Amino acid sequence: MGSSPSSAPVYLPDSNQERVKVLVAGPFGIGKTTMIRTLSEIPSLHTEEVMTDAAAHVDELAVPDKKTTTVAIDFGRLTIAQGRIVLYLFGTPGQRRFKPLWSDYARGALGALVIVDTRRLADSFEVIDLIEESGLDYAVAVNQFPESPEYDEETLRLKLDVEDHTPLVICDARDWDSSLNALRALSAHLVSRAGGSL
Ligand SMILES: Nc1nc2c(ncn2[C@@H]2O[C@H](COP(=O)(O)OP(=O)(O)O)[C@@H](O)[C@H]2O)c(=O)[nH]1
Ligand SMILES: [Mg+2]
Repeated sequence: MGSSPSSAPVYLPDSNQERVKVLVAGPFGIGKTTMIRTLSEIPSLHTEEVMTDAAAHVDELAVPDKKTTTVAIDFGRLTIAQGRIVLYLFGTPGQRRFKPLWSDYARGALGALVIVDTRRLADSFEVIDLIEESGLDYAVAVNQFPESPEYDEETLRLKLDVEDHTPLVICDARDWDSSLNALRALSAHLVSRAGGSL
């Protein structure tokens, strides 16, 4: 906190800002669009399309009332660390058919937040593999749906086969504080991997 009496946020000059591309990744219906909508300080961009009957056979409906699917990407922006870090959030689909696009998604990205649902952890395995293959550091956010079973951290790590240093947080993608906490866990991880601290 500075000594300024003003409560308005004070941003450092642009040259002191670190701009970071981050992926918000996960399978269909996991909460990517919701999280980016929740967090973005600018109107977020989404390329959702109404699902057709044809897609219904491809994208299984774990969320029965979901009528749209992300066909390409979501985009949002979030400034953290007292204005020092600007995160550019790219919601990236985890469906198998998007695999050819992964090198483009990953280009220039520093890390990824992988969203998982304990009802269908295996649905996130492929996206975790893609992220590991891309050489990106990541954190895992468990998006807590009401019907999702709750596991302790050790069990979750075993089931997901993620290493001890990979942050694992519980979140609600509809909730700003909770989503921010997940992004902070990722950011702190990325900064510490780069040898710094937030
Ligand atoms: N209960 C609950 N519902 C959520 C949560 N996050 C997303 N949803 C709902 O789950 C559905 C799928 O979310 P969406 O963000 O579109 O998934 P995407 O395909 O990964 O972009 C939407 O109807 C959301 O309102 C959450 O944390 N809790
Ligand atoms: Mg979406």
